[in-house]
Amino acid sequence: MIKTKKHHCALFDLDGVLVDTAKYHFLAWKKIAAEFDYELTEADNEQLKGVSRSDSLKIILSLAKKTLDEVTFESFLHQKNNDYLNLIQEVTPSDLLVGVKRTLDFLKKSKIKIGLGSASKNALIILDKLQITSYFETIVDGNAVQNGKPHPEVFLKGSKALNVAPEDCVVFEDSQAGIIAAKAGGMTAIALGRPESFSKMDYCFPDFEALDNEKLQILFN
Ligand code: B16
Ligand code: MG
Repeated sequence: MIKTKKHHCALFDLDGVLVDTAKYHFLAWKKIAAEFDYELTEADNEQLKGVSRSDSLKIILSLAKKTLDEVTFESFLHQKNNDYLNLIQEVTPSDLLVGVKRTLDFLKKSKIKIGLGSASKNALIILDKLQITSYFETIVDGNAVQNGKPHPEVFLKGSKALNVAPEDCVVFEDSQAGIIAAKAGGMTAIALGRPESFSKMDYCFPDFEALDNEKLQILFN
């Protein structure tokens, strides 16, 4: 049951919220981790969701108990991104997660401002492949921030660009780092996934199908 004030702005995370690219990040990191003789698990991967590319590599190195010099570190980042870009080559609008298109259409029709707040430096390419770029009045991605999630910068920049107070923004996230970022920014945080994966969120839904137009109507005016 949702009990809330009305919000005027929706800030969407990208990977794992609009499209299941989270599985491609996992595959690409698994390959890198194997080079350190470490088998990256799904549970490890939860720590990487929403986290920037270089912070993700730092987490993997600490799991694998390895250190790298700066040049080798950069070359692994490069290799991971090349592998990831190859994996997302075939992304099409049919890869939009269930209920996403209906949610975007509902918000657009209701004149709610829509922004993107993603840690990914590949966000523009993916939005383009999904053919949903035009829904977003502002796009804040990994290229636009100094501090990655769980720092609130990515969402605060989004709310500022849209000229909406943080408390009037709803953030949709699939990562614990993103939920912490949204709450640190003073926003309403909606987790998408299994409730046991999160803490500190305001609400949790398995996906956008469960967040039907009736519930969206309660969240937004
Ligand atoms: P890239 P999000 C995040 O995107 C991913 O969840 C995270 O796994 C990834 O490491 C990060 O983007 C950086 O992505 O390597 O493409 O710059 O969930 O914040 O949309
Ligand atoms: Mg995500």
